[in-house]
Amino acid sequence: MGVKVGKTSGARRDEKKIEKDIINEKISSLAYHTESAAEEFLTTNQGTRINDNQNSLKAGERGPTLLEDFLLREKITHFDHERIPERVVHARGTAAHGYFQVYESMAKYTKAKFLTDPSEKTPVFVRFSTVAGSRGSSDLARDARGFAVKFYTKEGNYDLVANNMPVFFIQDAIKFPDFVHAVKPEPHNEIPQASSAHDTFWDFISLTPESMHMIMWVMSDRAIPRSFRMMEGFGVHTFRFINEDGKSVFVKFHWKPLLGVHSVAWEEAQIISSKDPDFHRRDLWEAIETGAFPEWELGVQIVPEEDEHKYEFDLLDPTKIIPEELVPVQRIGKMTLNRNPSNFFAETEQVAFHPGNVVPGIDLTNDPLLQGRLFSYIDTQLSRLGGPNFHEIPINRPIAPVHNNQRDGHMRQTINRGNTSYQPNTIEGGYPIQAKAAEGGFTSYTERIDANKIRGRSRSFFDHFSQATLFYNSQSDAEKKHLTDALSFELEKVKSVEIRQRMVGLLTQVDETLATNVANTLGMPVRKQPEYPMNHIIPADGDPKEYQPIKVKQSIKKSDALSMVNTIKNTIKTRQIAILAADGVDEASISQMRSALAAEGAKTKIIAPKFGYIKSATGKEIKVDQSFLTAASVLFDAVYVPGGAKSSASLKENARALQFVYEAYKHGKAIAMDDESAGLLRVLYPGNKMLSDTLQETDLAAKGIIVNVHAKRATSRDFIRAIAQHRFWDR
Ligand code: HDD
Repeated sequence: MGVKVGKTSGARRDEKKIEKDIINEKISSLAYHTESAAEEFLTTNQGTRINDNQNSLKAGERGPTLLEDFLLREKITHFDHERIPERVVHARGTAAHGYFQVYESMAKYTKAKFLTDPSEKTPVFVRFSTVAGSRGSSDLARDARGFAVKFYTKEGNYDLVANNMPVFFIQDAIKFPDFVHAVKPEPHNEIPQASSAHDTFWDFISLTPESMHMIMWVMSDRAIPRSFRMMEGFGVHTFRFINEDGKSVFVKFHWKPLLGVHSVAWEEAQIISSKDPDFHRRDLWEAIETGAFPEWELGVQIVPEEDEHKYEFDLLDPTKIIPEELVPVQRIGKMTLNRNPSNFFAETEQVAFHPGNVVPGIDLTNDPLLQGRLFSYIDTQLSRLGGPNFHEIPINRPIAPVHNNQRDGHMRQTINRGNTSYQPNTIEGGYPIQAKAAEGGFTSYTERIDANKIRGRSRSFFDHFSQATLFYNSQSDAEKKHLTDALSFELEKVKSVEIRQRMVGLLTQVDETLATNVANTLGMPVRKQPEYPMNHIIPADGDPKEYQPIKVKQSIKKSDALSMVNTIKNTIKTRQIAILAADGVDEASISQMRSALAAEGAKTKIIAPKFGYIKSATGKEIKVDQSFLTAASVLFDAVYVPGGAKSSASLKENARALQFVYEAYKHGKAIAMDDESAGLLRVLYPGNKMLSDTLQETDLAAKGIIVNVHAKRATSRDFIRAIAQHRFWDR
């Protein structure tokens, strides 16, 4: 087809663009300059049409390339500068657009308009990330996950720059560069990538007792989520809400996923990292592309100003949670992600978050970690995005109008009109003018501070272990085991015996059994005292007594909200189910099971010994989605092996099929098998006691193994129920 040119097609394109802009009304106000190459000539950056993009300009067919070749030079120069520095932390990320809507007005607590008008849909852009790894690292690293939300409110951008864990490693931002240097690959050999399992990290941690609560979280399965769509988010710090009357309450922010909070097994995470390092990125992308829009409810824990000192922890300490049993989480609205970015670099890479981007009605507190963050984020964007005008990059632009006297700088896009760029002025009639609070002007909360200027920390920050113990005690047996295994794994990778010893010592402060179990796997003795040398963690002239950790009596011993066992388990929406089949499979079983699963919103794929098509027992062709060559059990949530004598017999002979089923078994996944295929499990590892013990049990369904399915309703219902359980960790 020839290329259409001329005014008519250009005008039509413009019309189309305007139409699209109207459809995306709010989003379009971000004023994207989009570029689509459809039906266009290739040009230089100056708009000159290119005739030959295949050959550089030479002195003769076999001669040297000429410096004059502006086409070649422009193209290569631009290419040479295509990369910008990756984020110093949270470099590996993926993002999506969506909207947020509050359920009921929160005007009692906050005047933030997007939280007071239930009819208002506020556009959001959300970037999920790992922390330690580089841009190209695996999604499944054991790590905290970033959960940064930019709300494009009518009163300006509000950024809730959160993580999937409610606490942090350190209490004061001055330690952040040290912490990050310790967890990043070691400086002499840049090893290991995206992993905390090495000496420098555990050296730092073993000398930083305040990190012990966060260590419980990152060693738990929360650090290896099944999906970004299945993890919680936490604002970590205590913030403030301010209402129209200027009254303030403290607030902690939570994101609660409607699909529940689910994780994978550690071994699974490691295999996924090789089979599909883009596992989380792909999962989010595909869910949105197929219309299964991920949703989270925004939760708030509200503490009245007068209760600031009521609890056994300090509200300003970012290593502490407010247990939900003490202050319940109120769910106040919902966020839906419904559009994938059009261009990764323009949006996901160039988005710039900043915890200091707040709107009237939301304010900051004196949490010393938050205070340091307020400097860091703008500062880092200056070098990452090349100058002070990064707020003009389309993804960062507010939908609220921007008027001020800031001018010029690298890559300035705005063409400011008028002859004044200062305030006060009379020449422009004084504009732009300041806004009164009643006109939406931001006013900082008036907080009385009567203090000495000191470098120091409040003693109320010194209970480093009680909430670590609370977290550990709140876990199920399986979760405790995973946590113990994770600690053992990480510490075994530490070469220094002293560091391991110090860590075991610190763990005794959290839980004796935990410390003993870890020490046993490491083959080392347990010494009861924490062995961090105090001189590393106090100022040069500090008094060690003042820095000794304390233990405050806790009002609760266990919190159900901290265990993933108590999460939502009533849906199999978007779960990936593998159907293993070969020639001779019973086609009716497949189609009945497929439709039962599809009716519940799950996705199925046929996995067969070879790609292309297989033939059913009745000779019908069935399309194969993946062969065993590229598929792996770790990429699925459950497995179904339909009947058909020939198919079952050939799968029993197929090592990859057997490995597939065994891994699904080992990772606690629901497995359904028709009669003829049930033998597959028995062929597996005859010497495996765990497996044979399980198979001898009468109630296999209780362990997530559904045999004799025949795809009849009742049994597919059992399979569906088992998939919704997510995992049978105690199989
Ligand atoms: Fe941070 C990025 C979350 C402490 C300094 N941080 C960054 C991102 C998230 C968080 C989600 C990625 C944003 C994106 O997707 O672009 N950070 C947190 C949380 C913290 C925290 C929940 C503790 C409660 N961070 C923290 C401290 C400092 C920083 C204490 C420095 C003093 N964080 C940064 C940064 C980053 C960043 C260097 C790197 C890239 C960026 O900001 O834009 O400024």
